[in-house]
Amino acid sequence: MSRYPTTNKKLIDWVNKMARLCAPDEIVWIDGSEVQKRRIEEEAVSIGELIRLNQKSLPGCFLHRTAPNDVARTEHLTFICTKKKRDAGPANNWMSPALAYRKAKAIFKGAMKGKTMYVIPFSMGPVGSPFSKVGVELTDSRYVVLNMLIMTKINEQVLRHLEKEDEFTKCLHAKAQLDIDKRLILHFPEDNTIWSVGSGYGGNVLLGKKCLSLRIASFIAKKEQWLAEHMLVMGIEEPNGHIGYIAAAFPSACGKTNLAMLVPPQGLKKKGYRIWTVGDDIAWMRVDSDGALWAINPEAGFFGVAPGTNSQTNPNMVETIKKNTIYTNVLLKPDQTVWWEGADGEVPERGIDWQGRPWKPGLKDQNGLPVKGAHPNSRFTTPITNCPTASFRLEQHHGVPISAIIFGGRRAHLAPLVYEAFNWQHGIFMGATIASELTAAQVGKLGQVRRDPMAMFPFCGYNMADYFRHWLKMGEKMIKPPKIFHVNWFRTDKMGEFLWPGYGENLRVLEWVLERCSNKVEAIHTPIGYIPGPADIDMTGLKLPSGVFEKLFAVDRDDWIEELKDIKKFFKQFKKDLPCQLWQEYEGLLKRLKS
Ligand code: OXD
Ligand code: MN
Repeated sequence: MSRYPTTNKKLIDWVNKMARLCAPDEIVWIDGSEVQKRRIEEEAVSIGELIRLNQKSLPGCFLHRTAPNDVARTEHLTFICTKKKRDAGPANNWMSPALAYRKAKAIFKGAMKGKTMYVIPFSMGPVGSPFSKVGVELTDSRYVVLNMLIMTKINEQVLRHLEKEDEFTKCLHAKAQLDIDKRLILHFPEDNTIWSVGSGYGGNVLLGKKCLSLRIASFIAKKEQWLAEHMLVMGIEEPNGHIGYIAAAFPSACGKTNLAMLVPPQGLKKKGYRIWTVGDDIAWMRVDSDGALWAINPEAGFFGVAPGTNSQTNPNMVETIKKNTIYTNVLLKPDQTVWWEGADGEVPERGIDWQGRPWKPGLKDQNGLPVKGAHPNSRFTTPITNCPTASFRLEQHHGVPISAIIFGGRRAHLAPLVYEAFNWQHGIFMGATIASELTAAQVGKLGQVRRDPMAMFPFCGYNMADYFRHWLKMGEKMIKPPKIFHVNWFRTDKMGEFLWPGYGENLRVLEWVLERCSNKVEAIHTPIGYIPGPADIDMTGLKLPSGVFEKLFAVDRDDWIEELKDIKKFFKQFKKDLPCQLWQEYEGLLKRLKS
Protein backbone atom coordinates (compact mmCIF):
# COMPACT_ATOMS: atom_id res chain seq x y z
CA MET A 1 0.00 0.00 0.00
CA SER A 2 1.08 3.56 -0.71
CA ARG A 3 2.52 5.70 2.08
CA TYR A 4 -0.14 8.25 1.26
CA PRO A 5 -3.91 8.05 1.71
CA THR A 6 -4.28 9.89 -1.59
CA THR A 7 -3.14 9.58 -5.18
CA ASN A 8 -3.37 13.35 -5.70
CA LYS A 9 0.12 14.08 -6.99
CA LYS A 10 -0.12 17.81 -6.43
CA LEU A 11 -1.00 17.19 -2.78
CA ILE A 12 1.73 14.59 -2.25
CA ASP A 13 4.38 16.77 -3.91
CA TRP A 14 3.41 19.79 -1.85
CA VAL A 15 3.41 17.85 1.45
CA ASN A 16 6.87 16.48 0.64
CA LYS A 17 8.20 19.89 -0.35
CA MET A 18 6.96 21.49 2.87
CA ALA A 19 8.36 18.56 4.85
CA ARG A 20 11.77 19.15 3.29
CA LEU A 21 11.55 22.77 4.45
CA CYS A 22 10.30 22.12 8.00
CA ALA A 23 12.20 18.83 8.54
CA PRO A 24 9.79 16.96 10.84
CA ASP A 25 10.79 13.57 12.23
CA GLU A 26 7.59 12.02 10.91
CA ILE A 27 4.44 12.82 8.98
CA VAL A 28 0.99 11.76 10.18
CA TRP A 29 -2.16 12.12 8.06
CA ILE A 30 -5.29 13.05 10.02
CA ASP A 31 -8.30 10.95 9.05
CA GLY A 32 -10.98 12.23 11.43
CA SER A 33 -11.26 8.88 13.22
CA GLU A 34 -12.10 8.70 16.91
CA VAL A 35 -9.16 6.33 17.54
CA GLN A 36 -6.63 8.75 16.08
CA LYS A 37 -8.17 11.70 17.93
CA ARG A 38 -7.94 9.82 21.24
CA ARG A 39 -4.29 9.00 20.60
CA ILE A 40 -3.42 12.62 19.90
CA GLU A 41 -5.32 13.75 23.00
CA GLU A 42 -3.33 11.26 25.10
CA GLU A 43 -0.04 12.48 23.67
CA ALA A 44 -1.02 16.13 24.20
CA VAL A 45 -1.91 15.39 27.83
CA SER A 46 1.31 13.46 28.41
CA ILE A 47 3.49 16.37 27.28
CA GLY A 48 1.39 19.02 29.03
CA GLU A 49 0.01 20.61 25.86
CA LEU A 50 -3.48 19.83 27.18
CA ILE A 51 -4.84 19.32 30.68
CA ARG A 52 -7.63 16.78 30.92
CA LEU A 53 -10.55 18.36 32.78
CA ASN A 54 -12.94 16.70 35.21
CA GLN A 55 -14.44 14.00 32.98
CA LYS A 56 -17.53 13.60 35.16
CA SER A 57 -18.73 17.18 34.84
CA LEU A 58 -16.92 18.04 31.61
CA PRO A 59 -16.68 14.83 29.53
CA GLY A 60 -14.28 15.04 26.60
CA CYS A 61 -13.06 18.50 27.70
CA PHE A 62 -9.51 19.82 27.91
CA LEU A 63 -7.67 22.99 28.88
CA HIS A 64 -4.84 24.54 26.90
CA ARG A 65 -2.65 27.51 27.77
CA THR A 66 -0.98 29.57 25.06
CA ALA A 67 2.26 31.47 25.54
CA PRO A 68 1.52 34.75 27.38
CA ASN A 69 2.64 36.79 24.33
CA ASP A 70 0.34 34.84 22.04
CA VAL A 71 -3.25 35.40 23.14
CA ALA A 72 -4.97 37.21 20.25
CA ARG A 73 -4.83 37.75 16.52
CA THR A 74 -1.79 39.83 15.62
CA GLU A 75 -3.12 42.05 12.86
CA HIS A 76 0.14 43.98 12.48
CA LEU A 77 1.88 40.69 11.59
CA THR A 78 -0.87 39.62 9.18
CA PHE A 79 -0.19 40.27 5.48
CA ILE A 80 -1.92 39.97 2.13
CA CYS A 81 0.80 39.06 -0.35
CA THR A 82 -0.38 39.91 -3.85
CA LYS A 83 1.94 40.67 -6.76
CA LYS A 84 0.64 44.24 -6.92
CA LYS A 85 0.35 46.30 -3.75
CA ARG A 86 -2.78 47.94 -5.12
CA ASP A 87 -4.59 44.59 -5.05
CA ALA A 88 -4.19 44.29 -1.27
CA GLY A 89 -5.51 47.84 -0.84
CA PRO A 90 -4.96 50.41 1.89
CA ALA A 91 -6.75 48.41 4.60
CA ASN A 92 -4.28 45.52 4.51
CA ASN A 93 -0.63 45.09 5.37
CA TRP A 94 1.07 44.12 2.14
CA MET A 95 4.26 42.25 1.34
CA SER A 96 5.39 41.01 -2.08
CA PRO A 97 5.01 37.23 -2.41
CA ALA A 98 8.73 36.83 -3.12
CA LEU A 99 9.78 38.67 0.03
CA ALA A 100 7.06 37.04 2.16
CA TYR A 101 8.03 33.51 1.11
CA ARG A 102 11.70 34.32 1.66
CA LYS A 103 11.18 35.79 5.15
CA ALA A 104 8.87 32.99 6.26
CA LYS A 105 11.08 30.25 4.81
CA ALA A 106 13.90 31.39 7.06
CA ILE A 107 11.64 30.83 10.08
CA PHE A 108 10.04 27.60 8.83
CA LYS A 109 13.43 26.09 7.99
CA GLY A 110 13.92 23.09 10.27
CA ALA A 111 11.10 24.35 12.56
CA MET A 112 9.62 20.86 12.93
CA LYS A 113 12.87 19.05 13.81
CA GLY A 114 12.16 16.46 16.49
CA LYS A 115 8.43 16.88 15.90
CA THR A 116 5.59 15.37 13.92
CA MET A 117 4.07 17.14 10.97
CA TYR A 118 0.33 16.53 10.84
CA VAL A 119 -1.42 16.67 7.47
CA ILE A 120 -5.05 17.75 7.91
CA PRO A 121 -7.30 17.53 4.83
CA PHE A 122 -10.44 19.48 5.73
CA SER A 123 -13.59 20.83 4.16
CA MET A 124 -15.24 24.13 4.95
CA GLY A 125 -18.91 23.34 4.44
CA PRO A 126 -20.57 20.03 3.59
CA VAL A 127 -18.38 18.04 1.19
CA GLY A 128 -19.84 18.19 -2.30
CA SER A 129 -21.90 21.34 -1.70
CA PRO A 130 -21.46 24.03 -4.38
CA PHE A 131 -20.49 26.34 -1.51
CA SER A 132 -17.74 24.23 0.03
CA LYS A 133 -13.97 24.60 -0.24
CA VAL A 134 -11.31 22.10 0.66
CA GLY A 135 -8.02 22.93 2.35
CA VAL A 136 -5.08 20.98 3.71
CA GLU A 137 -3.29 22.29 6.80
CA LEU A 138 0.19 21.11 7.74
CA THR A 139 1.01 21.79 11.38
CA ASP A 140 3.32 20.71 14.18
CA SER A 141 0.67 21.44 16.82
CA ARG A 142 -1.58 18.79 18.33
CA TYR A 143 -3.72 21.62 19.67
CA VAL A 144 -4.31 22.77 16.09
CA VAL A 145 -5.21 19.23 14.99
CA LEU A 146 -7.72 18.80 17.82
CA ASN A 147 -9.27 22.23 17.24
CA MET A 148 -9.50 21.65 13.49
CA LEU A 149 -11.33 18.39 14.22
CA ILE A 150 -13.99 20.51 15.95
CA MET A 151 -14.05 23.53 13.64
CA THR A 152 -13.97 21.84 10.21
CA LYS A 153 -15.09 18.67 8.48
CA ILE A 154 -12.35 16.04 8.43
CA ASN A 155 -13.30 12.63 7.11
CA GLU A 156 -12.93 10.03 4.39
CA GLN A 157 -15.16 12.07 2.05
CA VAL A 158 -12.65 14.94 1.98
CA LEU A 159 -9.91 12.61 0.76
CA ARG A 160 -12.27 11.15 -1.82
CA HIS A 161 -13.01 14.67 -3.02
CA LEU A 162 -9.26 15.31 -3.32
CA GLU A 163 -8.94 12.28 -5.57
CA LYS A 164 -11.05 14.07 -8.19
CA GLU A 165 -10.26 17.68 -7.46
CA ASP A 166 -6.84 19.25 -7.66
CA GLU A 167 -7.69 22.61 -6.17
CA PHE A 168 -7.26 23.06 -2.42
CA THR A 169 -5.99 25.80 -0.14
CA LYS A 170 -2.42 25.03 0.90
CA CYS A 171 -2.10 25.92 4.58
CA LEU A 172 1.24 25.66 6.38
CA HIS A 173 1.65 26.28 10.10
CA ALA A 174 4.53 25.84 12.51
CA LYS A 175 4.81 27.13 16.05
CA ALA A 176 8.56 27.63 15.60
CA GLN A 177 9.83 29.55 18.64
CA LEU A 178 6.53 31.32 19.42
CA ASP A 179 8.60 34.45 19.18
CA ILE A 180 6.55 37.54 18.35
CA ASP A 181 9.51 38.90 16.37
CA LYS A 182 9.43 35.77 14.23
CA ARG A 183 5.66 35.59 13.78
CA LEU A 184 4.04 36.02 10.38
CA ILE A 185 0.51 35.31 9.17
CA LEU A 186 0.80 35.41 5.39
CA HIS A 187 -1.92 35.06 2.77
CA PHE A 188 -1.12 34.45 -0.88
CA PRO A 189 -4.55 34.67 -2.52
CA GLU A 190 -3.09 34.35 -6.02
CA ASP A 191 -1.51 31.01 -4.98
CA ASN A 192 -4.43 29.85 -2.79
CA THR A 193 -1.88 29.54 0.01
CA ILE A 194 -1.60 30.50 3.69
CA TRP A 195 1.60 30.43 5.75
CA SER A 196 1.41 31.03 9.49
CA VAL A 197 4.46 30.78 11.70
CA GLY A 198 5.45 31.67 15.26
CA SER A 199 2.00 31.57 16.86
CA GLY A 200 -0.20 29.05 18.64
CA TYR A 201 -3.28 31.28 19.07
CA GLY A 202 -6.48 30.02 17.40
CA GLY A 203 -7.23 33.03 15.22
CA ASN A 204 -3.69 32.87 13.80
CA VAL A 205 -3.35 29.11 13.42
CA LEU A 206 -6.74 27.46 12.83
CA LEU A 207 -6.21 28.32 9.20
CA GLY A 208 -9.67 27.22 8.07
CA LYS A 209 -11.22 30.08 10.02
CA LYS A 210 -10.28 33.72 9.44
CA CYS A 211 -7.43 32.97 7.04
CA LEU A 212 -9.24 30.63 4.64
CA SER A 213 -12.95 31.26 5.23
CA LEU A 214 -12.61 35.05 5.18
CA ARG A 215 -9.34 36.34 3.67
CA ILE A 216 -8.73 33.73 0.98
CA ALA A 217 -12.46 32.99 0.48
CA SER A 218 -13.32 36.67 -0.01
CA PHE A 219 -10.74 36.81 -2.81
CA ILE A 220 -12.17 33.65 -4.42
CA ALA A 221 -15.74 34.88 -3.84
CA LYS A 222 -15.10 38.03 -5.84
CA LYS A 223 -13.78 35.96 -8.75
CA GLU A 224 -16.63 33.45 -8.52
CA GLN A 225 -19.36 36.01 -7.78
CA TRP A 226 -20.40 35.12 -4.25
CA LEU A 227 -19.84 36.58 -0.77
CA ALA A 228 -17.58 35.38 2.07
CA GLU A 229 -18.57 37.41 5.10
CA HIS A 230 -17.88 37.89 8.83
CA MET A 231 -21.51 37.19 9.69
CA LEU A 232 -23.65 35.08 11.96
CA VAL A 233 -26.59 33.31 10.38
CA MET A 234 -29.74 32.50 12.34
CA GLY A 235 -33.28 31.40 11.64
CA ILE A 236 -36.25 32.84 13.48
CA GLU A 237 -39.21 30.49 13.39
CA GLU A 238 -42.48 32.31 13.63
CA PRO A 239 -45.53 30.83 15.33
CA ASN A 240 -46.93 29.78 11.93
CA GLY A 241 -43.83 27.66 11.26
CA HIS A 242 -42.24 29.98 8.71
CA ILE A 243 -38.51 30.47 9.33
CA GLY A 244 -36.96 33.80 8.37
CA TYR A 245 -33.16 33.75 8.12
CA ILE A 246 -30.91 36.72 8.77
CA ALA A 247 -27.17 37.23 8.26
CA ALA A 248 -25.56 39.78 10.56
CA ALA A 249 -22.11 41.36 10.61
CA PHE A 250 -20.68 42.81 13.80
CA PRO A 251 -17.07 43.55 14.63
CA SER A 252 -15.32 41.00 16.86
CA ALA A 253 -16.76 40.26 20.30
CA CYS A 254 -19.82 42.51 19.86
CA GLY A 255 -22.21 39.74 20.88
CA LYS A 256 -22.53 37.87 17.57
CA THR A 257 -22.34 34.50 19.28
CA ASN A 258 -24.95 35.46 21.87
CA LEU A 259 -27.29 36.81 19.21
CA ALA A 260 -26.96 33.70 17.03
CA MET A 261 -28.47 31.52 19.76
CA LEU A 262 -30.58 33.96 21.76
CA VAL A 263 -33.39 32.83 24.00
CA PRO A 264 -36.70 34.61 23.26
CA PRO A 265 -37.65 36.93 26.14
CA GLN A 266 -40.65 35.94 28.27
CA GLY A 267 -42.95 38.53 26.67
CA LEU A 268 -42.34 37.18 23.16
CA LYS A 269 -42.07 33.52 24.15
CA LYS A 270 -45.86 33.32 24.31
CA LYS A 271 -45.97 33.98 20.59
CA GLY A 272 -44.06 30.74 20.05
CA TYR A 273 -40.81 31.96 18.52
CA ARG A 274 -37.98 29.48 18.09
CA ILE A 275 -34.38 30.23 17.16
CA TRP A 276 -32.26 28.10 14.83
CA THR A 277 -28.51 28.75 14.91
CA VAL A 278 -26.73 28.28 11.59
CA GLY A 279 -23.44 29.99 12.50
CA ASP A 280 -21.93 32.59 14.81
CA ASP A 281 -18.99 33.99 12.82
CA ILE A 282 -18.79 33.32 9.09
CA ALA A 283 -21.32 33.17 6.25
CA TRP A 284 -20.73 32.13 2.65
CA MET A 285 -23.58 33.39 0.51
CA ARG A 286 -24.47 32.89 -3.12
CA VAL A 287 -27.31 33.71 -5.46
CA ASP A 288 -29.21 30.51 -6.20
CA SER A 289 -31.32 29.65 -9.23
CA ASP A 290 -34.35 31.31 -7.58
CA GLY A 291 -32.57 34.68 -7.64
CA ALA A 292 -32.42 34.86 -3.84
CA LEU A 293 -29.35 34.91 -1.60
CA TRP A 294 -28.60 31.62 0.19
CA ALA A 295 -26.07 31.09 2.96
CA ILE A 296 -24.08 28.37 4.67
CA ASN A 297 -21.83 28.49 7.69
CA PRO A 298 -18.57 26.93 6.50
CA GLU A 299 -17.53 26.08 10.07
CA ALA A 300 -18.47 23.04 12.12
CA GLY A 301 -17.84 24.57 15.53
CA PHE A 302 -17.69 27.73 17.61
CA PHE A 303 -14.45 29.39 18.70
CA GLY A 304 -16.11 31.63 21.26
CA VAL A 305 -14.98 34.15 23.85
CA ALA A 306 -15.35 32.71 27.38
CA PRO A 307 -15.48 35.80 29.67
CA GLY A 308 -19.02 37.00 30.10
CA THR A 309 -20.54 33.71 28.93
CA ASN A 310 -23.12 32.61 31.51
CA SER A 311 -26.71 31.43 31.87
CA GLN A 312 -27.99 34.99 31.63
CA THR A 313 -26.02 36.13 28.60
CA ASN A 314 -26.04 32.87 26.66
CA PRO A 315 -27.73 29.82 28.24
CA ASN A 316 -27.49 27.84 24.99
CA MET A 317 -23.71 28.25 24.88
CA VAL A 318 -23.45 27.25 28.55
CA GLU A 319 -25.18 24.01 27.52
CA THR A 320 -23.03 23.63 24.38
CA ILE A 321 -19.66 23.76 26.15
CA LYS A 322 -20.38 21.05 28.71
CA LYS A 323 -18.76 18.33 26.60
CA ASN A 324 -16.11 17.72 23.91
CA THR A 325 -14.82 21.26 24.30
CA ILE A 326 -11.29 22.64 24.33
CA TYR A 327 -10.87 25.60 26.65
CA THR A 328 -7.99 28.00 26.08
CA ASN A 329 -6.52 30.39 28.67
CA VAL A 330 -9.31 30.09 31.25
CA LEU A 331 -8.86 29.56 35.01
CA LEU A 332 -8.45 26.00 36.29
CA LYS A 333 -10.39 25.27 39.51
CA PRO A 334 -9.17 22.79 42.14
CA ASP A 335 -11.90 20.33 41.08
CA GLN A 336 -10.46 20.32 37.53
CA THR A 337 -13.33 22.35 36.12
CA VAL A 338 -12.94 25.83 34.64
CA TRP A 339 -13.94 29.41 35.38
CA TRP A 340 -13.68 32.84 33.81
CA GLU A 341 -14.69 36.34 34.77
CA GLY A 342 -18.44 36.53 34.29
CA ALA A 343 -19.02 32.75 34.52
CA ASP A 344 -21.97 31.22 36.37
CA GLY A 345 -21.74 30.57 40.09
CA GLU A 346 -19.49 31.80 42.84
CA VAL A 347 -16.05 33.23 42.17
CA PRO A 348 -13.72 30.35 43.13
CA GLU A 349 -11.66 30.86 46.28
CA ARG A 350 -8.55 29.78 44.45
CA GLY A 351 -7.37 28.31 41.20
CA ILE A 352 -4.61 28.33 38.59
CA ASP A 353 -4.77 31.32 36.29
CA TRP A 354 -4.43 31.31 32.49
CA GLN A 355 -0.66 31.63 32.81
CA GLY A 356 -0.44 28.61 35.13
CA ARG A 357 0.11 30.65 38.31
CA PRO A 358 -1.78 30.33 41.63
CA TRP A 359 -4.71 32.74 41.71
CA LYS A 360 -7.26 33.97 44.23
CA PRO A 361 -9.91 36.70 44.09
CA GLY A 362 -8.59 40.22 44.76
CA LEU A 363 -5.06 39.38 43.58
CA LYS A 364 -3.15 42.45 42.32
CA ASP A 365 -0.07 42.76 40.14
CA GLN A 366 2.99 44.89 40.89
CA ASN A 367 1.18 47.97 39.59
CA GLY A 368 -1.79 47.35 41.87
CA LEU A 369 -4.02 46.26 38.98
CA PRO A 370 -6.38 43.26 39.37
CA VAL A 371 -5.02 39.98 38.02
CA LYS A 372 -7.61 38.16 35.94
CA GLY A 373 -8.08 34.42 36.38
CA ALA A 374 -8.93 33.96 32.70
CA HIS A 375 -7.46 36.00 29.88
CA PRO A 376 -10.04 38.52 28.53
CA ASN A 377 -9.75 36.76 25.15
CA SER A 378 -9.87 33.25 26.59
CA ARG A 379 -11.84 30.89 24.37
CA PHE A 380 -13.69 27.63 23.99
CA THR A 381 -13.75 25.49 20.86
CA THR A 382 -16.90 23.42 20.70
CA PRO A 383 -18.90 21.52 18.06
CA ILE A 384 -21.98 23.28 16.71
CA THR A 385 -23.87 20.00 17.00
CA ASN A 386 -23.69 20.35 20.82
CA CYS A 387 -25.80 23.51 20.60
CA PRO A 388 -29.45 23.06 21.63
CA THR A 389 -30.51 25.55 18.92
CA ALA A 390 -28.33 24.12 16.11
CA SER A 391 -30.19 24.44 12.82
CA PHE A 392 -31.54 21.26 11.26
CA ARG A 393 -30.34 22.67 7.92
CA LEU A 394 -26.62 22.71 8.77
CA GLU A 395 -25.83 19.92 6.34
CA GLN A 396 -28.02 21.18 3.51
CA HIS A 397 -25.92 21.77 0.45
CA HIS A 398 -27.84 24.86 -0.62
CA GLY A 399 -27.91 26.43 2.83
CA VAL A 400 -30.68 28.74 3.97
CA PRO A 401 -32.40 31.67 2.19
CA ILE A 402 -31.50 35.08 3.63
CA SER A 403 -34.31 37.63 4.09
CA ALA A 404 -32.32 40.35 5.86
CA ILE A 405 -28.74 41.48 6.16
CA ILE A 406 -27.89 43.31 9.35
CA PHE A 407 -24.83 45.45 9.99
CA GLY A 408 -24.02 46.45 13.55
CA GLY A 409 -21.50 48.41 15.49
CA ARG A 410 -20.71 49.32 19.05
CA ARG A 411 -21.63 52.99 19.23
CA ALA A 412 -22.24 54.73 22.55
CA HIS A 413 -23.99 57.58 20.73
CA LEU A 414 -25.15 58.39 17.22
CA ALA A 415 -26.68 55.20 15.80
CA PRO A 416 -30.30 54.32 16.64
CA LEU A 417 -31.27 50.88 17.93
CA VAL A 418 -32.30 49.90 14.40
CA TYR A 419 -32.73 51.58 11.03
CA GLU A 420 -33.34 50.26 7.56
CA ALA A 421 -31.61 51.19 4.32
CA PHE A 422 -33.67 52.83 1.58
CA ASN A 423 -32.31 50.36 -0.96
CA TRP A 424 -29.37 48.01 -1.70
CA GLN A 425 -26.91 50.78 -2.60
CA HIS A 426 -27.74 52.74 0.55
CA GLY A 427 -27.37 49.50 2.53
CA ILE A 428 -23.87 49.00 1.14
CA PHE A 429 -23.00 52.56 2.25
CA MET A 430 -24.32 51.65 5.71
CA GLY A 431 -22.22 48.50 5.81
CA ALA A 432 -19.15 50.28 4.45
CA THR A 433 -19.27 52.89 7.21
CA ILE A 434 -19.89 50.85 10.35
CA ALA A 435 -17.61 51.63 13.23
CA SER A 436 -16.93 50.09 16.60
CA GLU A 437 -14.66 50.08 19.57
CA LEU A 438 -11.64 47.71 19.71
CA THR A 439 -12.13 44.67 21.95
CA ALA A 440 -9.87 42.11 23.57
CA ALA A 441 -10.04 39.90 20.43
CA GLN A 442 -7.53 42.19 18.74
CA VAL A 443 -4.13 43.33 19.85
CA GLY A 444 -4.42 47.10 20.27
CA LYS A 445 -5.88 49.78 22.47
CA LEU A 446 -9.15 48.74 24.08
CA GLY A 447 -12.03 51.17 23.61
CA GLN A 448 -10.54 52.97 20.59
CA VAL A 449 -13.09 53.54 17.81
CA ARG A 450 -12.27 52.26 14.37
CA ARG A 451 -14.19 51.96 11.13
CA ASP A 452 -14.81 48.38 10.28
CA PRO A 453 -16.68 48.07 6.96
CA MET A 454 -18.99 45.04 6.97
CA ALA A 455 -16.90 43.95 10.04
CA MET A 456 -14.39 42.81 7.39
CA PHE A 457 -11.64 45.39 7.86
CA PRO A 458 -9.19 42.82 9.32
CA PHE A 459 -10.47 40.00 7.13
CA CYS A 460 -10.88 41.18 3.54
CA GLY A 461 -8.28 39.40 1.39
CA TYR A 462 -8.11 42.09 -1.30
CA ASN A 463 -8.57 45.79 -1.93
CA MET A 464 -11.61 46.95 0.05
CA ALA A 465 -12.60 49.40 -2.67
CA ASP A 466 -13.03 46.41 -5.00
CA TYR A 467 -14.86 44.62 -2.20
CA PHE A 468 -17.42 47.46 -1.98
CA ARG A 469 -17.81 47.31 -5.77
CA HIS A 470 -18.37 43.57 -5.53
CA TRP A 471 -21.14 44.03 -2.93
CA LEU A 472 -22.81 46.62 -5.19
CA LYS A 473 -22.64 44.21 -8.13
CA MET A 474 -24.08 41.32 -6.12
CA GLY A 475 -27.21 43.41 -5.56
CA GLU A 476 -27.76 43.52 -9.32
CA LYS A 477 -27.60 39.74 -9.58
CA MET A 478 -30.58 39.16 -7.31
CA ILE A 479 -34.23 39.21 -8.24
CA LYS A 480 -35.20 39.74 -4.61
CA PRO A 481 -32.20 40.99 -2.64
CA PRO A 482 -32.41 40.87 1.15
CA LYS A 483 -33.31 44.15 2.86
CA ILE A 484 -30.43 45.77 4.72
CA PHE A 485 -30.55 47.08 8.30
CA HIS A 486 -28.22 48.62 10.86
CA VAL A 487 -28.49 47.87 14.58
CA ASN A 488 -26.74 49.27 17.64
CA TRP A 489 -27.38 47.47 20.92
CA PHE A 490 -24.84 49.65 22.72
CA ARG A 491 -26.27 53.18 22.85
CA THR A 492 -25.78 54.73 26.29
CA ASP A 493 -27.26 57.59 28.29
CA LYS A 494 -25.31 60.52 29.72
CA MET A 495 -24.16 58.35 32.65
CA GLY A 496 -22.76 55.74 30.28
CA GLU A 497 -25.53 53.24 31.11
CA PHE A 498 -26.85 51.10 28.25
CA LEU A 499 -30.29 52.26 27.09
CA TRP A 500 -31.28 48.86 25.68
CA PRO A 501 -31.13 45.61 27.70
CA GLY A 502 -29.80 43.58 24.74
CA TYR A 503 -29.36 39.79 24.71
CA GLY A 504 -32.68 37.94 24.24
CA GLU A 505 -34.55 41.25 24.07
CA ASN A 506 -32.86 41.87 20.72
CA LEU A 507 -35.43 39.48 19.24
CA ARG A 508 -37.92 42.36 19.50
CA VAL A 509 -35.83 44.25 16.97
CA LEU A 510 -35.37 41.20 14.73
CA GLU A 511 -39.14 40.68 14.75
CA TRP A 512 -39.55 44.18 13.30
CA VAL A 513 -36.80 43.48 10.77
CA LEU A 514 -38.59 40.35 9.50
CA GLU A 515 -41.95 42.15 9.46
CA ARG A 516 -40.35 44.81 7.26
CA CYS A 517 -39.02 42.07 4.99
CA SER A 518 -42.51 40.66 4.50
CA ASN A 519 -44.03 44.15 4.16
CA LYS A 520 -46.19 43.69 7.24
CA VAL A 521 -45.37 46.99 8.90
CA GLU A 522 -44.86 50.64 7.95
CA ALA A 523 -41.82 52.68 8.99
CA ILE A 524 -40.82 56.29 9.59
CA HIS A 525 -38.58 58.05 7.06
CA THR A 526 -35.53 59.80 8.61
CA PRO A 527 -32.46 61.24 6.86
CA ILE A 528 -30.42 58.12 7.74
CA GLY A 529 -33.03 55.47 6.88
CA TYR A 530 -36.34 54.02 8.02
CA ILE A 531 -36.99 53.55 11.73
CA PRO A 532 -39.89 51.83 13.52
CA GLY A 533 -42.82 53.84 14.83
CA PRO A 534 -43.37 53.92 18.60
CA ALA A 535 -45.88 51.06 18.52
CA ASP A 536 -44.08 48.92 15.95
CA ILE A 537 -41.70 47.06 18.24
CA ASP A 538 -43.47 44.55 20.46
CA MET A 539 -42.56 45.56 24.01
CA THR A 540 -44.78 43.00 25.81
CA GLY A 541 -43.09 42.18 29.12
CA LEU A 542 -40.37 44.84 28.79
CA LYS A 543 -40.85 48.20 30.43
CA LEU A 544 -38.30 50.84 29.51
CA PRO A 545 -38.17 54.02 31.65
CA SER A 546 -40.08 56.87 30.06
CA GLY A 547 -38.20 58.71 27.34
CA VAL A 548 -35.76 55.86 26.69
CA PHE A 549 -37.49 54.65 23.53
CA GLU A 550 -37.18 58.15 22.05
CA LYS A 551 -33.50 58.31 23.03
CA LEU A 552 -32.88 54.93 21.39
CA PHE A 553 -34.22 56.22 18.10
CA ALA A 554 -33.06 59.83 18.19
CA VAL A 555 -31.26 61.03 15.03
CA ASP A 556 -29.07 64.01 15.91
CA ARG A 557 -28.34 65.85 12.68
CA ASP A 558 -25.24 67.65 14.03
CA ASP A 559 -23.73 64.39 15.30
CA TRP A 560 -24.35 62.78 11.92
CA ILE A 561 -22.78 65.70 10.07
CA GLU A 562 -19.71 65.26 12.31
CA GLU A 563 -19.77 61.52 11.56
CA LEU A 564 -19.76 62.26 7.84
CA LYS A 565 -16.49 64.18 8.21
CA ASP A 566 -14.87 61.05 9.57
CA ILE A 567 -16.48 58.89 6.88
CA LYS A 568 -15.06 61.24 4.25
CA LYS A 569 -11.57 60.82 5.70
CA PHE A 570 -12.03 57.07 5.74
CA PHE A 571 -13.29 56.92 2.15
CA LYS A 572 -10.49 59.16 0.90
CA GLN A 573 -7.83 56.56 1.67
CA PHE A 574 -9.25 54.47 -1.20
CA LYS A 575 -8.60 57.40 -3.58
CA LYS A 576 -10.10 57.00 -7.04
CA ASP A 577 -10.71 53.29 -6.49
CA LEU A 578 -13.72 53.93 -4.23
CA PRO A 579 -16.94 53.21 -6.18
CA CYS A 580 -18.70 56.48 -7.06
CA GLN A 581 -21.96 55.05 -5.71
CA LEU A 582 -20.57 55.38 -2.17
CA TRP A 583 -19.77 59.07 -2.74
CA GLN A 584 -23.30 59.46 -4.14
CA GLU A 585 -24.71 58.00 -0.93
CA TYR A 586 -22.42 60.23 1.12
CA GLU A 587 -23.64 63.35 -0.71
CA GLY A 588 -27.25 62.17 -0.48
CA LEU A 589 -27.05 61.71 3.27
CA LEU A 590 -25.35 65.07 3.77
CA LYS A 591 -28.09 66.75 1.76
CA ARG A 592 -30.87 65.03 3.70
CA LEU A 593 -29.25 65.97 7.00
CA LYS A 594 -28.95 69.60 5.99
CA SER A 595 -32.43 69.93 4.50
C1 OXD B 1 -13.14 36.08 16.21
C2 OXD B 1 -12.85 37.47 15.87
O1 OXD B 1 -12.33 35.45 16.88
O2 OXD B 1 -13.62 38.06 15.09
O3 OXD B 1 -14.20 35.60 15.78
O4 OXD B 1 -11.87 38.01 16.37
MN1 MN C 1 -15.14 36.82 14.29
